[in-house]
Amino acid sequence: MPIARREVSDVRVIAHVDMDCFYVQVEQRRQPDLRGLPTAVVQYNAWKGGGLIAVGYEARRFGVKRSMRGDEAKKVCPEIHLVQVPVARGKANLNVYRDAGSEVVGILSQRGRCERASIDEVYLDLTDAAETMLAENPPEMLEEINPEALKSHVLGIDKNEKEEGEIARQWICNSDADHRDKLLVCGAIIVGELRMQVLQETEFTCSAGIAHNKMLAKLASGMNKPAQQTVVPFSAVNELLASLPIKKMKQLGGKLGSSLQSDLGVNTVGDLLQFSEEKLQGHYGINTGKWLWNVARGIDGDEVEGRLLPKSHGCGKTFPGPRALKTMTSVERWLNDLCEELSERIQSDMDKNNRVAHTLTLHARVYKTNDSDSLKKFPSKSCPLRYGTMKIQEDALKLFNSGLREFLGSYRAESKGTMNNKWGVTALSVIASKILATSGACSILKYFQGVDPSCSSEGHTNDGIIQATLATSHSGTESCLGGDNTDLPKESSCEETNSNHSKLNLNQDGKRTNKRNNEVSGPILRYFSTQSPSCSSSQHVSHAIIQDTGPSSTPATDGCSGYNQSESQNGTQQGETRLCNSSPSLVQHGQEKQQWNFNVEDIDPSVIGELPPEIQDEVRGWLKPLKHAKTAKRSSNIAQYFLPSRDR
Ligand code: DCP
Repeated sequence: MPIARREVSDVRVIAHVDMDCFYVQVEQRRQPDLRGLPTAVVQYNAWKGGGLIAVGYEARRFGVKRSMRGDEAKKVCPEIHLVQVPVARGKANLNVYRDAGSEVVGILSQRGRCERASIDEVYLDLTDAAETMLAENPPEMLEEINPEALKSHVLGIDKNEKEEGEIARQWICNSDADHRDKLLVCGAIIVGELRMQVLQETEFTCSAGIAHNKMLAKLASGMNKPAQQTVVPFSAVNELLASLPIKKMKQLGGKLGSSLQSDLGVNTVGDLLQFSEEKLQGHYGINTGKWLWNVARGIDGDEVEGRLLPKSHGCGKTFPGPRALKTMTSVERWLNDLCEELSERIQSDMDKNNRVAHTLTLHARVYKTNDSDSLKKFPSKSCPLRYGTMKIQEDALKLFNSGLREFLGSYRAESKGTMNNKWGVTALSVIASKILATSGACSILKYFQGVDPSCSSEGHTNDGIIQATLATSHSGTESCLGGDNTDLPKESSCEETNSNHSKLNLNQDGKRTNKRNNEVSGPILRYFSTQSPSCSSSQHVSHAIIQDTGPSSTPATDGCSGYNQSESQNGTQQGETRLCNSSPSLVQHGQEKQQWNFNVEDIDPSVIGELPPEIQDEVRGWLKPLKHAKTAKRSSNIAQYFLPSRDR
């Protein structure tokens, strides 16, 4: 249910920027020959030509729609180019689109607080930038006005048979306008500039809505597409909402909107105006009633959250109809693939953004055959997230088994590969959430993310051992998974198995622990041996060895937790402790043998320059070359860009 937020009293300038036919634009940038041609992006599943998930504007002119399959699209537009979504691990791989979205966010965030709302949508709070412009360069004094701002669609302005451009010019240059409208004018100019910059630097066009709040800005951004912007002055709000179908309003497309239609006879947002706040609250509760009352008046106190990065990472896959998974082997196989992708993504997030995900959640859609209780849903399950592909895979499988047990009640599993006739899985997804920034670094270990015990924002230090920005206690996992597993397939054994990353392994007794025997020689050893950072004084680091990690010879004792159960809540270390493998980790075995493990890939290249010169080259040699973002320059008018010519 929507919740009414505190009203924001100050006048704000909010923009909602939405990329045009986003996946198509990304594909057209990858294959410039497709520019100007009718193009659509289809799901990798080739049944009937695949389902269309993005349709270019040239193809829309032929009547091609997103609801169509490729074969149908070809019927209405024989010359359409269908591009398949990239595939990895047997499912769509959206990384190329996510990365393209990030490029855009990087540009848009330069002018104000920026909230990444989806893969191709952003909210901007441009209030400060607009106030500054109004104070320093008021629009009516500008000699030249941004051409994109001049093409703005301004709602509620009497057109009087004038050209749209002329209307916008008059609106922009109106020195008698009130403060609110003048701020919106500045917002429109800033957004015009930003859209041009996005086009020049990324080759993508976008559309935007500019208003005093998020709700109105979002409504406006879709009104004139592609490559245009729409402004909602305060005076235009009532007229805009009066005829707006209730289901078109964000959060009213579902049950609440249907209830308003059937119970109160509300068909447009304007129809809501006839109901008092009390009446709406009587029907829908205090908060939702208040929210509806506000919506009817175009009031929305929702703030733009300063968030450039996604709140969570998720990987999912559906298995409709005959493709439903009916063996534990197939469930495990798909979970492994999904978890592998999730692991890569959270690892990359940690590497790039110093953020750590803390919660792993498994959702599944499962049906029971011969089920009278068909409404019962498979319960979603969560547990603390442990880094490392195998750990995530292992935990996700436990979560699935736990959910399945609960879902099926008294259930005895068939042996792993056996086709069961009791259940089928039609969707699986794994989500990493509660993503928090790690703290800064403050010792030699700062060169290797998150390793310094005394620097960890969340870790409990104990004898210099980091607890967990990365690892989580097993007790949490157990409580989430619940029960014993005797009636389910045995979980895979819990080895402290690492990924294939190379590790720098500092070993107290100096013995080589690597498989490939890639001993690091040279000054790096001396460097590390003389640095006993803010770790415990009990750690005497004397040698460094590059280790190509494989399964450890000393598996964790239970459940593969970050810590074994002998570790107390206050962090007292009594036995063997392991941290997750894909992060810099410390392995302490008893009190005799201590090892510091670092993933070479966790080394932040930007800190190499801070290392002593004699070891810089050596460390550089371990790292992969950095990728450089593509910044193609193109200067053009946004509207021209959409003309059908292919020669630009
Ligand atoms: N998308 C998807 N599956 C859907 C809807 C969208 O995979 N059912 C993807 C493809 C789209 C992208 O998300 O390119 C953004 O979705 P939008 O709804 O914003 O639509 P487009 O950007 O494609 O077109 P428009 O210009 O109408 O916004």
